[in-house]
Amino acid sequence: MLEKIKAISESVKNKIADAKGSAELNDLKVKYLGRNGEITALLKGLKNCSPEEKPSLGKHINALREQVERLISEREQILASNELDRKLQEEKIDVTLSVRDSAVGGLHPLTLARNELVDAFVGMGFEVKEGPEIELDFYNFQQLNIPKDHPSRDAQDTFYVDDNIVLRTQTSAVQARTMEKEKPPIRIVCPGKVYRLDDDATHSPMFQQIEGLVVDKGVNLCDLKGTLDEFAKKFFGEDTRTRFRPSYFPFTEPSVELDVSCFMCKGKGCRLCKGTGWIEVLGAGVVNPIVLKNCGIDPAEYSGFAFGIGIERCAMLKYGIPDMRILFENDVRFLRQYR
Ligand code: 2NL
Repeated sequence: MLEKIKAISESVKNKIADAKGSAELNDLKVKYLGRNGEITALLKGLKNCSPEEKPSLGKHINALREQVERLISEREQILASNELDRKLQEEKIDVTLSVRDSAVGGLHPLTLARNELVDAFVGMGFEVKEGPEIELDFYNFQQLNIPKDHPSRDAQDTFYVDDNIVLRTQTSAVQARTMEKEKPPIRIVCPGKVYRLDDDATHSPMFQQIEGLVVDKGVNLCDLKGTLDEFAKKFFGEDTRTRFRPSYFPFTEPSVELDVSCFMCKGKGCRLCKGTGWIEVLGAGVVNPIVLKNCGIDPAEYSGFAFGIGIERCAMLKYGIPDMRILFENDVRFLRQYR
């Protein structure tokens, strides 16, 4: 038995020192000290020894048990400390590194302008309505009193899908469809993409518009002026003044163009307003009774006003952008300025 004790005592040191983790160490604990462990077996075997040998063997076995317990607990501490070192090494953060610029996105200037334009009208009680970009000739042109031979329908201006289908050239079709479906009072703004065969520094084949329509009893040109004046103050600044100039559209009569006092020079005359003190921003008018009738609204009972605003033009004016194409290039150096 003494031999066995010695043999265990010798081999156990290396085995414990070689244990690579707490699981392996635990296995060794069970192997030696457990209920069916080797040292426990030795203790159990004592009862078969002679009474003379017992005390000395008992001492040796106890010494061995204490040795194993000590070695295991020492090894446990070493493993725990190694584990901590590894974690500290692995999860090290260098607080002296300079902060990296985080890539936070932002809204496109056109989206910012559209939101602001829409908000100005929503604040006056307008509802937002959207519709298809591929539209029937009927809604894009015919319902709006634009006859087949009208110059704006020229194949040079309009993208035709086929004889009866076009890429909408204005968002008015949304309003025409609304008038057909709903009874006045109607008070809507229709933002969205429109398409025309144009391409230069101030025109793009795709651009965005917001058109507005109000139809009710007794609506007139004064209501239009008041509404647009309120809009101009909200979008271009409280001290903005407005004026109407006569114009022509087939879908409104009378038709007007709205100028706003130059917000750069406050009307004194500068490069932006080309020395005139005024900037042209949109077209509008009293809805042509023919259009109301086409869309199933009795012009004897109801009247309305409508307007069309170019979103790109407003964004260019407000943010001082000289060339419309910059808005579509999506150069991040440009876009970042609006973040
Ligand atoms: C522009 C300005 C405008 C309208 C759009 C409109 C819509 C309906 C009825 C009457 Cl459903 N009018 N829209 C009115 C005036 C101007 O857009 O410069 N357009 C070429």
